[in-house]
Order: sequence, then C-alpha cells, then structure tokens
Amino acid sequence: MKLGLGLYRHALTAENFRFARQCGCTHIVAHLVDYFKGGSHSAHDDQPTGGLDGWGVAGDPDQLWSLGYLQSVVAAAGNEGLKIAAIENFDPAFWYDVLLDGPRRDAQIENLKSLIRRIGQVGIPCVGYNFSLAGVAARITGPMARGYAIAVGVDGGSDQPIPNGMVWNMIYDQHAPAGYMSPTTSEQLWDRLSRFLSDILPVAEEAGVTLAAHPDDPPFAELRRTPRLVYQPAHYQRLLDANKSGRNQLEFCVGSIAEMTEGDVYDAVDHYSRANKIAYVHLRNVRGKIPSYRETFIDDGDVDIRRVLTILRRNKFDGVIIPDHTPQMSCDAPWHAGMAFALGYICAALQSLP
Ligand SMILES: [Mn+2]
Repeated sequence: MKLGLGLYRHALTAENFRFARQCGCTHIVAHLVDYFKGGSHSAHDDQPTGGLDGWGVAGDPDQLWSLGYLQSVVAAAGNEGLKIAAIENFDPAFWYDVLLDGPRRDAQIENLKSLIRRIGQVGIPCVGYNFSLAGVAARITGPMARGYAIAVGVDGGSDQPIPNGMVWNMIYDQHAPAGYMSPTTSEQLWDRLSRFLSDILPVAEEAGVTLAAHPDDPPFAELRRTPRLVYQPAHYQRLLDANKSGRNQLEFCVGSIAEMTEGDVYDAVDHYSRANKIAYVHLRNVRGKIPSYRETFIDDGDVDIRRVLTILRRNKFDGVIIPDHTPQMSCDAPWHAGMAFALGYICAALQSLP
C-alpha cells in the first residue's frame, strides 16, 4: 500500500509537495477544480462546506485542463519525488449536462473523452469522480472533534430544491432563469451513469486511465429533492455491474461507507478489495451514521482503522491511501497539522501490520 495526500488546486505548490514527502507520502491525488471561486465561505485551506448556495462558481466549460497544465502538475510533483496517483473530480462546468441529461450532453461527453486522453498521455493512471446532482451538501462545521477541533458533520439532510444553474453544489450558469432543477428519478440517474460509463470507459481503457467512483457524501437516499446513487455499501456493486470494464473502479471512501445505515464497513472493505475494484482509498474516521454523524480524528471514531488496513493488506490491495478529510488543529497551520497527524497515524499503522 502506498501513502498519498490529496491537495486542492490552490495547494498544488512545491511547499505542499515537500510537506507530503516529509509525511512519508509517495503519491498525490490532485484536485484541479477550484471549489472556492466566488464562494461565500472563507476556510480556503480546508475542505469546502459552503451553504445551500453552493461552494462557488464552476470553471469555464470551454477551458478544459490543457495538456500543458496537466504536464506542469506532473512535473512539479515529480520535482519533489512524488507521483500523481489520480485527478479527483471533474469540474461541473465540463459535465453538468452529463449529470442533468441536458442539451449539451453529447458535446460534454466528447470533452470528457479528450480530457481522459490527455490525463493518460501525461501518465496519470486514474480519475476520481462523483456522479451526483446535489454533490456534497447539507454539512455543518463547528468545534465538534476532540479538543474542540473544527470538524464537519451532518444533522439531517436538506429538502431545499436546487436552483437552476447549479449542480454538484457549484454554480455552472450564473445567468440561469429563476426556478429549480427538474425532478429526476433514481432510475433516470442510474441510466445517466450507465451511459456515461459506456461512453467514457472505452476511451479510458485505451488511455490507460481508471475511472474511480466516490460514494455519496453525505450518503442520504435523497438530498435536496434529488436521488443519490451510492448511499449503501451494496450500491457500489450495482455501479460495478453497470459496466464490466476493468477500468470501472472505486474511489473507496471508508468514512462515507461507515456513515451508511446498512451493511458493515469491514465487509465492504473486504468485498471490494477482494474483487480488486478499489482504485484508491479515502481513509478517515467518523462517529455516528446517517442522519447524524461527526467527522473525527483518525484514531477517534467508530472505525477501527487498523482493522481496515489489515483487511486491505490481506487482500493484497497495492494502491494509494489518502487521509481524505481531517479535523483542523489549533495552530498556525490547522489543515497541515491535521493532515500530518492523520498521515503519521496511517504510517505507523501500516508499519505495524502483520
Ligand atoms: Mn471521501
């Protein structure tokens, strides 16, 4: 197993690459979406939470990440001795009509294919995505982790409808007419996912790029009057069954799975790692389940992290593990301290495995 760190776009700096190396990482999961553009929230150095107005404004649909930009990210990480293990998330600007089945769907699919080819061309082996209308929403933030560390949690969902021009908790059209997203059924959303997979996976296979699906965060059955796809551990199997390509895999989020109301997180780790379907792992801890939970320090929640790692080792998982989110620590560098703590813990746990 390999240790990695997820970095947001603005954090893809030489200093943070060194920080990752110093923490024992060999890999980086890079977010190229700017989640914070025009958003009202200020915690620029932490995971975005935002309100019901979303995180911020999506990018430019006509400005796909260029080959040169992707190469520069790979080179900058390489200069510090790191590999880019994955790009995490498409910009909603690139694929909003794929999610919504809108008029630009086919054009956006072609753009995604170009993007996948470029990602393969620069040697990045994986793209993480989250096929979701509401995206990550309805979370709260506060001094809720050990020692009053600022952490994220959920206390019930939200049935506030999503305004036109917003999807995946970001604004893709600031001039959209008043009104709300058209209703979508769960079956329609599964159909959209399955069409997305059958369009993109052949290109991904040629390009040598794995598509890795994140489950719904938070894993409610419905959020903001939209259906969710992967809100129980078994739904991951349905996603895998939707397309048999070897490149159809999982961005396996231990925290999100532990928050689900059905199943067992250790069974899920065993099942999907045994099937060799885990592209990379988000490893974090949590206390509670839907509809109410709190993200915690990695040693402090309901999940026995060492047990998770033991199962992964037994099933010969050889991919990258990143800490996902962590509570912010009280100091001048709250995000870095939180990540250093989580990475140190995972490092030690990996060394102590049988
Ligand atoms: Mn996650």
